[in-house]
Amino acid sequence: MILPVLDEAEALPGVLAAIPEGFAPLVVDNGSSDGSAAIARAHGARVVTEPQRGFGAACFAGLSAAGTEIVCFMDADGSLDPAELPRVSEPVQSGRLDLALGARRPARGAWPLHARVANRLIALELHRRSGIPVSDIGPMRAARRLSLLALGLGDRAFGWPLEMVLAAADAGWRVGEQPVTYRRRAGGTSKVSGSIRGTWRAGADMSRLLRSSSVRTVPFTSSHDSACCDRQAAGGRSGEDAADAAL
Ligand SMILES: Nc1nc2c(ncn2[C@@H]2O[C@H](COP(=O)(O)OP(=O)(O)OP(=O)(O)O)[C@@H](O)[C@H]2O)c(=O)[nH]1
Ligand SMILES: [Mg+2]
Repeated sequence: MILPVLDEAEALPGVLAAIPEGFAPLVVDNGSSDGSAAIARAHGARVVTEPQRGFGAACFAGLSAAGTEIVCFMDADGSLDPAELPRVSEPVQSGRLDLALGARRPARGAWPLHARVANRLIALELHRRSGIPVSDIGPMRAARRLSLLALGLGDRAFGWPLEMVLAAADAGWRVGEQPVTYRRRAGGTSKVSGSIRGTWRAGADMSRLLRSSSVRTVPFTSSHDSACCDRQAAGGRSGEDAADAAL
């Protein structure tokens, strides 16, 4: 359970207390100056430090340091509910999906309109190109660790979440999403979607990735239901094969 952290001292105690049984919290401290690392340790989390700033840098450090076969990611600002992790990660645990995403269903006022619109447009473009029926490029997700490493993701900033889905689509992974609740951050300062500047930077990182991406338009073929949709591109490598090839 990888939690990228930049100054989340206010939210961390509640987030860590809510982590369900069977999910070991791994906090990646990304240069916090508010004592987040000490708070995380005091609440039972393993902490690794990533000096390079950036959401992707923090997530990649967690992915490298994790010792589990399956990894989950989640923001540490209290906007997501760790109790939903078992449901989101279950399709990966059971082998039905290679990448499972939580699609945010925001509470009133939790997600500013400009961020929502930008995210929705990117998800629509991804759907158009890859056939993957995602409605959100959300931060709660689960996949096999070695398979993710084998994707060779290069973005270390705000493009990381989108690059993961693009690379997964390209590799023929089965990708699906399930709704998750999304609340206002539990404390601390908003760094991305709370400001036009942060959203602009995230949008710029993601647009650059979409422009340079090689993901082809692939018709969506597999059956899916409202709880969980998946896709397997014909001829694509499975996550396990990809991992074997690279490691
Ligand atoms: N923005 C940012 N977040 C980081 C970084 N390193 C780790 N994080 C963590 O990544 C998670 C997502 O960042 P948030 O600031 O919540 O981004 P957001 O949810 O898009 O926007 P807000 O909640 O409105 O700030 C949080 O747990 C951050 O603490 C970094 O370098 N930049
Ligand atoms: Mg947040």
